Amino acid sequence: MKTINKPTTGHRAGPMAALCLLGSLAAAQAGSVVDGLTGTAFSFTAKPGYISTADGNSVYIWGYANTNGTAQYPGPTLKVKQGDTVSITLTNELPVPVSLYFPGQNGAPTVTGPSSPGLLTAEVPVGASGGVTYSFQAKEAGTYVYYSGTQPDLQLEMGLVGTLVVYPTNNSGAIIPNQAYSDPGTAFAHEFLFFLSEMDETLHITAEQKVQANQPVVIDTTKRRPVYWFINGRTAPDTMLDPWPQSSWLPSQPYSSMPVFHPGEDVLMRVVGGGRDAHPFHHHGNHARTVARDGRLLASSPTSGPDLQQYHFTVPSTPGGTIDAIFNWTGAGMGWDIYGHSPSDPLEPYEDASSHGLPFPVILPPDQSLSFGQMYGGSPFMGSPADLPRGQVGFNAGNGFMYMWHSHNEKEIVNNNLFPGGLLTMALIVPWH
Ligand SMILES: [Cu+2]
Repeated sequence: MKTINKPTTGHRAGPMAALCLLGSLAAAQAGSVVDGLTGTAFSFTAKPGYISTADGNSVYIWGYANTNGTAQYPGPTLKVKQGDTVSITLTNELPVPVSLYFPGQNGAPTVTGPSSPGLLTAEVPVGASGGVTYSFQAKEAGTYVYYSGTQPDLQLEMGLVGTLVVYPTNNSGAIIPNQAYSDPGTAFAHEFLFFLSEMDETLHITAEQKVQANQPVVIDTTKRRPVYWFINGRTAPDTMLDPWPQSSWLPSQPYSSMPVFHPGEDVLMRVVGGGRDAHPFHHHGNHARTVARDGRLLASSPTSGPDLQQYHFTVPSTPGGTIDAIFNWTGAGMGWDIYGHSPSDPLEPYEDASSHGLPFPVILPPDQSLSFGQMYGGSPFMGSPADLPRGQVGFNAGNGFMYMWHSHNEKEIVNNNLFPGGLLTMALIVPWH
């Protein structure tokens, strides 16, 4: 058993750093990828580590390490092609057996290496020399979870869980670009991952104490009481920071979760239930069109397209389940022109013509009567800067509109009882010009 030192937390960035990041993102192009690993053969090491929470704490975890050798939370996002045979070799540095389990992948994986039988899948024993390789064919496009099939009530809690994304391919085996499934009704301009989860810190402290004392890690998880809630393994406002390695102090939490896009763009939300609790994920701004659940298109027949799709006010994420939903925002329905146009001005791209030139519904009070925030551009209109009070610095360089996307279990938008935090991020809609 390797020992590792608990990191100090003095080097972590606070909310100001997050706000600075917003400024740089707002100035940049809208863009988006799901961060992760591509290819067909991967190697993971299950090992202990620590994650940072935005209240200044660090929490002992067990994670799957790949990219930088650090146990990470969630595990590496695997991005593969439909039809590929995918293999993951898992090495175990933990004092408990571990495994990899791939629900939704049409049958048990082929397993090679020094494995022992387990309840859900073959396991890598403690102290095994060499890794165990799990292979399966990714037959169907979609969003999936993977996790340790070994005592999952404890091992998911500890961090041994991640996302598998299978991209659709055409008849010649090439990825169909910018579609979640082979059906064009799932086309998108940007895609973002929202891996939703929670942790009870006391279970992690108990696990660490038992490991350090060389005791069997037998822990009762039935009285679990989470105090941290995460998107992509981070608590707000860290959710809005750059991915690792730009956010160099977050090697164990490499994934960002801040959607940035333009008005009118179709935004694919890949929402993954990565914990043991349900998380209603509320995306302010508009309803989203749910096109798939658990990696299956909402289709009444194989050729019907997503004819059973539904519009959701809040994405109802469940443990182990995934939902693919498409969000689009143009300002339609606001009842006023978000750009502050005169009726004779030309339309912006994707502008809602029925709101064009309609006045802002209230008369703005004088500057002295307004409270300004760092994200306010000095104007209520998209893309329009205006004067800020003396000494006030603007961080929203593109003067975009921001919407909070968060858990609608409002108790989950805290960091160990400190509000705001937890399962929360901001969506930033930046103007085309
Ligand atoms: Cu809200």
